[in-house]
Amino acid sequence: MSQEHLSEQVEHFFTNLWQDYISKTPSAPKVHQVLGQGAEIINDHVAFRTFNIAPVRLEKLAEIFENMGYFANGDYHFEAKKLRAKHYEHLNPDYPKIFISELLVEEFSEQAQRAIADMVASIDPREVEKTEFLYSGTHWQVSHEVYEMLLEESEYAAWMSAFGFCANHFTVSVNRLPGYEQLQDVNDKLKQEGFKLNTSGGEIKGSPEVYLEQSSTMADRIEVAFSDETALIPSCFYEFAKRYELPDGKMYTGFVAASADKIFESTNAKGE
Ligand code: OOG
Ligand code: NI
Repeated sequence: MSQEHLSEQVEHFFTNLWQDYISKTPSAPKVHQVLGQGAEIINDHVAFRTFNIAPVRLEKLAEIFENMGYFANGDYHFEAKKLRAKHYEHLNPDYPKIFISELLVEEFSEQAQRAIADMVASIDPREVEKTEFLYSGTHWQVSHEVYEMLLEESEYAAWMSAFGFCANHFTVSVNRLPGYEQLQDVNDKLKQEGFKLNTSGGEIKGSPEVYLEQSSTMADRIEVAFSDETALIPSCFYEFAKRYELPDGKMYTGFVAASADKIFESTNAKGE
């Protein structure tokens, strides 16, 4: 495929992904208005969630990005949350990095495992080959009761049951945001405009010493139609990242597990 054709495809993909994301994250376009003042926002990364079961394992979803020219460049483990993750980068600096995590399903109760296996069984494996799969949402419908059962064991599992495959968050690159030098200034502006930030582990996670500082809003809350009833639950959020140069002068492109661990909590219903 020619470079030109590929970049057209990639841009089309991110446009569709963004449209799907803002359909469940009404605060996201407002973030752009407040921080960008009409100018284009460059995103540092986009994050996805999945289960470690075929046909939707992390590495399988990653193939969609590999076909766009992305390559893997970091592995992360989250023992307490029973997750693992990898990040992918592209040589085109205008393309966001991709962070994909997956739930280690076998570490949960029989009951949760069964509910998750049922969900994954409703996916047509051919759909996973398509780029559109990454904004295809749920391929099942669970009851609010099942959502609550999963919530007891894993906020991540419950979130997946309600939202499925989509961008969990986009992330403003503060390095490339005109008018802002410090992440703290971004946070102050957002709070002044009424956005609620994730305070787990402090408003700013990380530091220049680990070459990455991150903050995020708490997820919006939207009405989700479960099979039995509708409920108002946390959907998706926006993240903000400032990167620092390594001693060799190259910009750090990785993630920081201790910080990521807290960013996951931006979709928590409690503990804001
Ligand atoms: C991912 C949380 C981690 C980061 O940038 O460290 C993360 C998630 O909530 O799915 O996005
Ligand atoms: Ni992130």
